[in-house]
Amino acid sequence: MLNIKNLRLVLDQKLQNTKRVIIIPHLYPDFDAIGSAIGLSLIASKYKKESFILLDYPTYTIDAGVKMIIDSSEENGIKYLDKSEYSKVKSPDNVMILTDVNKANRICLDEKLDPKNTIIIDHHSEDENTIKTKNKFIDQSISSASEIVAKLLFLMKVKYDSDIANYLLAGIYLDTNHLTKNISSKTMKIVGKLLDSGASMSTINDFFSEDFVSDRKIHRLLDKTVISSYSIATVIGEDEIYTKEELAKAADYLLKYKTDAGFVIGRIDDNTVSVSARSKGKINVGEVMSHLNGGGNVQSGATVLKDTTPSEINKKLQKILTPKFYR
Ligand SMILES: [Mn+2]
Repeated sequence: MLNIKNLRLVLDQKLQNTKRVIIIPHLYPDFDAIGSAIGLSLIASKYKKESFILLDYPTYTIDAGVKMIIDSSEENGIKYLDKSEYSKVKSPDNVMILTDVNKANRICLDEKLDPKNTIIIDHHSEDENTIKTKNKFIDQSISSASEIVAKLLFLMKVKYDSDIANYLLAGIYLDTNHLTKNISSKTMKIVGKLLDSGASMSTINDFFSEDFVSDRKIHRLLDKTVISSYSIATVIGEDEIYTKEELAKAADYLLKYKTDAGFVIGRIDDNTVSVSARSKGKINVGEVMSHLNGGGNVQSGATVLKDTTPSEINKKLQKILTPKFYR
């Protein structure tokens, strides 16, 4: 495992010796995955290398705020590449950087990545699906991938404008539940630097402002909440298609009550079900999710499952939820 100084050295060495960088955020990218990916494109530009952020557009819906960032960063020269066009740039010499993800089943590429040319930057726990490479920086104590990348921008003296500062701050803001959890003084120092660079809390609030239709949808979903006698809240959404962000927001909401953990299960497209899980700390929801082909950490976890239904997944979840997950 690398520390941040070694990560910087690895990036320096790999980026000098390549022509092209492919940046891979996790599937269904959120503010943290996209913000950190944009920061990494900037690092590639400093080395005068072409870079692409790889997305798998047609198969899912992206949160409106995240889409806004993708569109406006694209206007400012950040390049995105749909998976269907990946074969055009594919080369064994490319450097592949995974951000906000470390597992093969959470990215949109099926090919086996060359460990030599693969770098992982993440803050999620590892499991048997974690891609094998020595070039790995994973620190679960850091709030977000955006915090790690912001730190790299400072260390590598990469110039960035207020838009980029806002994208990175949006990533931190999301993964800290609006600067209320997983916050350390180190995180706040980075937040301060981003604000000094022109990021503004009111812009971030605009990114996160609730869309009325989506907000109503989340509340309809929350109406289905069942809280068990052992303080676990479960929501099964059978009727509508949700974005992963909507499921995550509903799961965050469940922690407002006298609950230890919340699980929200819903469809993200016609044949894909996702679970978003949140915990106050007594239950390791990342570990629970790892039994459903997903992952995460103590406080937050998720999974995506094909060809199933929300109620089928709920049955499996209820069987998995045993006292052993209490810490
Ligand atoms: Mn993240």
